[in-house]
Amino acid sequence: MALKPIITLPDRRLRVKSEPVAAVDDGVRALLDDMLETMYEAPGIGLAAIQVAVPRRIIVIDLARRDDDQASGDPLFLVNPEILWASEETSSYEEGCLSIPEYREEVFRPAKVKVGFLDRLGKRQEIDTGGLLATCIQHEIDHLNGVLFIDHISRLKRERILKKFNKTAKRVSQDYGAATGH
Ligand code: GNR
Ligand code: NI
Repeated sequence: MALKPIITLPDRRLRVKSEPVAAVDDGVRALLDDMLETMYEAPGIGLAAIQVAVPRRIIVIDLARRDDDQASGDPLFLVNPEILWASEETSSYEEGCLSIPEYREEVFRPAKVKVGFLDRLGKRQEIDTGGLLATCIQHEIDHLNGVLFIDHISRLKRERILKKFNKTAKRVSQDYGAATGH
């Protein structure tokens, strides 16, 4: 197992659409294990492969660290997940993202979803869920489509956040230039 660096804004790879996995093989299982370890270390409750720069439709989730009745200590591995049904009813949650450190905003999403996916053995599974798990699954599937939680908030708030990350990136690269003469 290995920790992998998590990419953050303004990294453009966060905007790519990830490709489906052809088969859940040992390579995919090794990636799932690395992602889980990386997520626990961060710490976070979910992670999409693109956050460790792998553009494949792969997600890990574990709400266990949360003080929540959905906490199981039993991680979920979702390959090629698809939302099969979403409720009309919405709910809101104050979301954060490991790729947008230090920002949290209230996001409204369908309150309940039915999701189809392949598990770590490549077997088709479905889950019907609500609460934080439904929110987290939708947040992660968004990542597979190049969508971030800030795309669901007001333009004013989104642009404020994007500006902050663009500025920080510019400053880091200027400091690097000054230090190296480039
Ligand atoms: O750790 C995370 N917490 C979180 C809180 C509310 C809604 C979604 C999330 S997922 C996030 C980890 C992450 O960035 N996953 O992509
Ligand atoms: Ni995220």
